[in-house]
Amino acid sequence: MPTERGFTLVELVLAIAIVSIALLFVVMGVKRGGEQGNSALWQAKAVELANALMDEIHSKRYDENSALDSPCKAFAVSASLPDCSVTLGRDGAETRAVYNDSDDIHGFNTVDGGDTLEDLLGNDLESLRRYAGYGVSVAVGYAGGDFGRPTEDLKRITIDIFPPGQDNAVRFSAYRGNY
Ligand SMILES: [Ca+2]
Repeated sequence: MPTERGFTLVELVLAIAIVSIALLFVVMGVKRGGEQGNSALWQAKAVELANALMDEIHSKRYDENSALDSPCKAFAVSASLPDCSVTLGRDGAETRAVYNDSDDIHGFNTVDGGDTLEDLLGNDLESLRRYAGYGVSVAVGYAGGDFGRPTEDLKRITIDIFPPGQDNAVRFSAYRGNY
């Protein structure tokens, strides 16, 4: 007649310990996956914001003095074109809704510059919650020398996106040619 044998206390404790350790690894894996998912989300939003601003900037004429379909005259370049402006940033009382050249947005700063995070239509992006807590800073400077061109022939656009909860900004840069 077969004898029935139960688990000893030691066996039970060992089994519980093994299951607990296994569960701990499962929880750690889920947590790590969640953190990576969160990271992908703010990175995607940072790219969206930077792309939108880059598109906005590239849709403007190069310089305050140039026409929509022609360049301005950079120093050291002889041509019957209007001189390039040497002033970066908004001209006069221009507001973002009427920015007309690629450097008007120079100095735009929602972090500590008093600007608000809006789209081109003036909608407050932070109030939509999709970009709540995000900050943006934009700098535009002459950079023709980077490619051996007259200084005013190129502008370097630098956009810093500050995702909420992150220590460092995500930086995006691009050049805009004099055309
Ligand atoms: Ca302007």
